[in-house]
Amino acid sequence: MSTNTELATIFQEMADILALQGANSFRVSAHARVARELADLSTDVRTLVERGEDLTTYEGIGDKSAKKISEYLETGHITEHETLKAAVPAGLLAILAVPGLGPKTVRLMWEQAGVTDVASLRAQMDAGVIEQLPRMGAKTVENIRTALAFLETSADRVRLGAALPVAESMLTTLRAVPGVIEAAFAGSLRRGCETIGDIDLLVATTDPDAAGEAFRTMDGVVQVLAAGATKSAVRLGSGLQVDLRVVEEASYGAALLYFTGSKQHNVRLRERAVKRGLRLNEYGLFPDDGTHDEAPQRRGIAPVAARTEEEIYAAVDLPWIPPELREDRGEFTAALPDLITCDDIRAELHAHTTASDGRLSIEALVAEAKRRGYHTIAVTDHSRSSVLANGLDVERLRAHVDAIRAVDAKTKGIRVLAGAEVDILVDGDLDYDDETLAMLDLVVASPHVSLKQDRAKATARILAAVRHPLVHIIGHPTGRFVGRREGLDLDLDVIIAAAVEHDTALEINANNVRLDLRDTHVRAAVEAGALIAINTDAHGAEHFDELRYGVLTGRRGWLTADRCVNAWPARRLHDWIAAKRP
Ligand code: DGT
Ligand code: CA
Ligand code: CA
Ligand code: ZN
Repeated sequence: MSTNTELATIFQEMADILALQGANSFRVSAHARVARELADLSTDVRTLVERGEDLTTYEGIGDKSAKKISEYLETGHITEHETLKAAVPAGLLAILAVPGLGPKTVRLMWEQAGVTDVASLRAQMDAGVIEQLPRMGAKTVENIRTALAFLETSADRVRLGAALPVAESMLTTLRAVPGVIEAAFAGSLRRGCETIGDIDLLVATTDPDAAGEAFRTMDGVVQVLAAGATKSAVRLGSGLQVDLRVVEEASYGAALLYFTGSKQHNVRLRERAVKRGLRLNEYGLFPDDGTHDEAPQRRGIAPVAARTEEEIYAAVDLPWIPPELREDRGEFTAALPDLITCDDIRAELHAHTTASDGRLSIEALVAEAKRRGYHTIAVTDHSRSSVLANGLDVERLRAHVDAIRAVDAKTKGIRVLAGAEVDILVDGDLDYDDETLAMLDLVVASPHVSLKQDRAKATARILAAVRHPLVHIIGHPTGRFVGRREGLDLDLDVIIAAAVEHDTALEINANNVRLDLRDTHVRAAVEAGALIAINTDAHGAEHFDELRYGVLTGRRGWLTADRCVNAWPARRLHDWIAAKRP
């Protein structure tokens, strides 16, 4: 963890504990605010302090917080944090992390039902105690049970966006180790899965000991789980496990193929090899001489192919299959699509500014989009019902649209669209009337609240927005959070069919916490001929970097550039947008 993340975690924990204690809400939000500020800082706080910068010039950081940050930098802890932690059962914080449970409820369960951790919460629910508490009831208890079950099934998996940067930085270190020829991540991470069980790294080297040693002593390693000649495993401070395989250059491709998986893909590939009188393992593709139990590489048999994945696929009459497709979902028989890449993306169509809950001005947002070589940026702040996100009422929206159009008029080289991210209300109505929507260049319609509707209601709700003639894109269509919140239970086939009919694009929200639509939904949409938008939903400049998670998800859904509106040339995109205007 970076210093900023460590400190943000501590400040958030202090905010949580204060809330549990029923402290003054001002004090609670002050701590939470510092946590957010620290998490968003692009420069390491330690560097800022070493440069002699005054932290109190940052919004939300006051004298007291700055002192606490200094204390942490000097001593590695914050006294107030230690005192607070000692005052409440540690297990309560885990309960606070359950979606739908706020500090007031948890405090109530603690004080009146003796709940101190997840186990005692379960016991008290079973005993019917929780249901009897003020403002609770059977329905609430049912929701808590669902949330707990969901958290458990995804408990030990890590989000793609949390794992990928870690793997990349470890590879940078490994590539600098003497003897290393090639290094890559494999496994579910290379396949671009939305969550990762563990990181699998692969190195081809002439000096296995040096690579293993460098790996096991790397920054962030807190435990060495295995330390063999060709195989090591470690645990990082974050809890994430990382496996390393060390191989010879000659068998690098076979090892990469094997450890990229998926298991199901590997099984099918081995069957294919067998049909051709060949035998595939992690050392290479060998002629199958059938009679021996001993593996071919141990008997000095020369492989047919082993150095690269391409050679191996070619030897079983296949083109190289992109890792994102290696799930045994038809990749062996279908014509492989020319998958979309990050470089194809030329427009961002869902981004926020300081007008609602973003951190960039219109100008700064436009500058960032331009810096990324985009031909179009849509400014889409929240609508009035998103009160917490400072959503705009019609009057503020009108002024905002004028401001956006003024920026567009004076900016060269990029088209700035005046849009909005309009709430899809619980019954499917939109948060602005048609006259207001018609004044906008682009409308992204998204669900934000009431995400526990039954399937019929949820589907009807989103369907209404898909069919609305003034809506271009359905933003994060289910509202799920990866591993944390299931989101709307939609009949996707119905939604997709309507999206095709009404020429409405369905979004892949690229933020790695959302990745909504998910890969399988994208695949269904692409197959049905629907349009897809890949947007980052940027609230700050660094969020543009999340694009790659959205593109990976798109690739897992067999998405091509032609089906993705953000990849279209300016003219085609603008014509599609204009066609939905009176
Ligand atoms: P994860 O870590 O749960 O997100 O998923 P993966 O796919 O990264 O799985 P992992 O880390 O257990 O193993 C990495 C790859 O190694 C896996 O995708 C395929 C290959 N592999 C591992 N164990 C086996 C096995 O028993 N048979 C076959 N055919 N392949 C295996
Ligand atoms: Ca793995
Ligand atoms: Ca593994
Ligand atoms: Zn949104």
